Amino acid sequence: MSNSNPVKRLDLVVVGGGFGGMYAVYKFREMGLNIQAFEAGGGLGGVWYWNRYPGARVDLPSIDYCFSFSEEVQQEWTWSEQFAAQPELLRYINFVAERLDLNKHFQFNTRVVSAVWDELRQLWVVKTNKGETYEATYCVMATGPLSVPKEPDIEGYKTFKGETYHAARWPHEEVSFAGKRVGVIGTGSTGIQIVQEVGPKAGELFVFQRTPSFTMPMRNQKLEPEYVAEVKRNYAGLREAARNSAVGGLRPQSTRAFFSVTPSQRQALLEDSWKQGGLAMLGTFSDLLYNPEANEHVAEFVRGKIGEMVKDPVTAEKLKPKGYPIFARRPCLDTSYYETYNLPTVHLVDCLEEPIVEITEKGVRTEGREIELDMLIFATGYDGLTGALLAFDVVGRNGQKVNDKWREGSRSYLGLMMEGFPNLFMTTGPNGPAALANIVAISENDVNWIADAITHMDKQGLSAMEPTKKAEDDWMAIVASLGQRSLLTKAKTWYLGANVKDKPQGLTLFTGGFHKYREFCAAATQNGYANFSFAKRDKSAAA
Ligand code: NA7
Repeated sequence: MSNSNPVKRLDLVVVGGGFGGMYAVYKFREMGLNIQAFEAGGGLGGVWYWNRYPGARVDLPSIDYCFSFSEEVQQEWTWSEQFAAQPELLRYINFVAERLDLNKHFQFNTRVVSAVWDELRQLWVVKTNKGETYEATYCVMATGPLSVPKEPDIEGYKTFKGETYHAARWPHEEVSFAGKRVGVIGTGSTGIQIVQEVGPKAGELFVFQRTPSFTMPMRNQKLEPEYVAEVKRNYAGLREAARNSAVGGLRPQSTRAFFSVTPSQRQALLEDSWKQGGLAMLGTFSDLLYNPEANEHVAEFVRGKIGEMVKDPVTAEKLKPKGYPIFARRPCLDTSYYETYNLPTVHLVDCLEEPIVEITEKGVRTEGREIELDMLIFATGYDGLTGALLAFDVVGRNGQKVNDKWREGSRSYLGLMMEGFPNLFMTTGPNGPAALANIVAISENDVNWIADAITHMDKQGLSAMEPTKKAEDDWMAIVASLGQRSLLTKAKTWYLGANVKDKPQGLTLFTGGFHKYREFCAAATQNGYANFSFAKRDKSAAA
């Protein structure tokens, strides 16, 4: 230890300043813990801090996608749109931070480079890229499921001499597209949002599509004051309903199986859900993620809609997703994606027929031609779910690294804690419902669970807790057996780690729904923490 950088002793360290980190800081401060939080970005918001690309917008209703823990905050804040755009989301995040005085607990522009468990002293030693060392009894990893942009795995991607942007690291300054030849690589949720926004503005737009996504009309609306007032009057009940739903939000869920109604009724229901927009279609039938035949009928319905919207039949055909179930990749919501291809200046480059060979100084070379560009936008996705925690050294008992523990895929108990990593907690961890439900609702559930665990330890005079190996094995068996029933395994997605070279493949998300996940979390507390082992403060005994 040097005098210039003395080790700072804390109760708890929080890593990450997204929704999970913000609530963690609030909750643990209110519990009277001595805390310090770190965030790599220059401000709060996580994904909404970084992802400033044109058209960035949440695909869950704004009234759901926000904190429920503070009655004051939810009454004082007013959403303007059903699906808020990134600038409004960031304004909300900063409003919450100011209202609850959260910023002062965060050290921004700071990365944690290592967190190492000291078994003898029963604490985490946390080092930052600023050369500081902190020691804390508890470490909360609120590092987020989508915080590490995927490096484009394309030959020569750094050689392009024009303007280059990654959607997940968009500059704070305005970017002009006027009169420019712009290329977008990637057609997931991000690429789709960019294409519909940039298409009408660019001189020419070239969309490099490898796997087409299914996207449905968002049908976004301004929120009328009467509606907002009604929501605010009933927020308590609405939040309760959201917490008891599979997605952690107010999306209607049906118990109706697809083939339980006649073909004409099905058609009418699908048409109706298309008109409603958002994810109404997924909630119209109960078995779309389980019954391949039902799923294919719905996929064909959406392909038909693509054929109606895109004027050029060749382009329409290329935009129709085939070979994987609808909803197995994240379903996208758009405002004018398909119609954008009707503009004479927008060109679809089908990378299945015409693969990208390399990026050159001038643009993109496919098999067959070089497309010269002024600007290249990468919407190539993330090293999702596990990327953030694997990006630095997290070392538990007996020198075990998370990197080793997760060599064959992520594993944990409830996505909250790992055997071998005492007092290390995760929010929206990779074996919970992370990508499949409202991330704000999951964050609140997880932080509350962690707070209960810390309170329990404090009351019992315990210094360390971790799940037993059996608890972790049993949880992963539940996750695996539920996952096998789901069609989510039938598409190559970031859910499965399929988008990152050499990453272990497999569905490790909990697919049983947010409401069921909450039940498992509650049970883990209510059975007296029987699935955990504890160390006492004097380390003389384990409970
Ligand atoms: P996604 O959904 O992972 O999409 C990434 C896209 O980038 C996808 O279309 C990929 O095609 C494409 N991609 C990646 N690498 C390449 C290369 N080398 N060549 C061509 N195309 C490539 O990320 P998003 O950011 O859109 O969305 C992430 C989540 O954010 C989303 O699920 C929502 O939860 C919000 P591929 O599919 O690999 O053929």
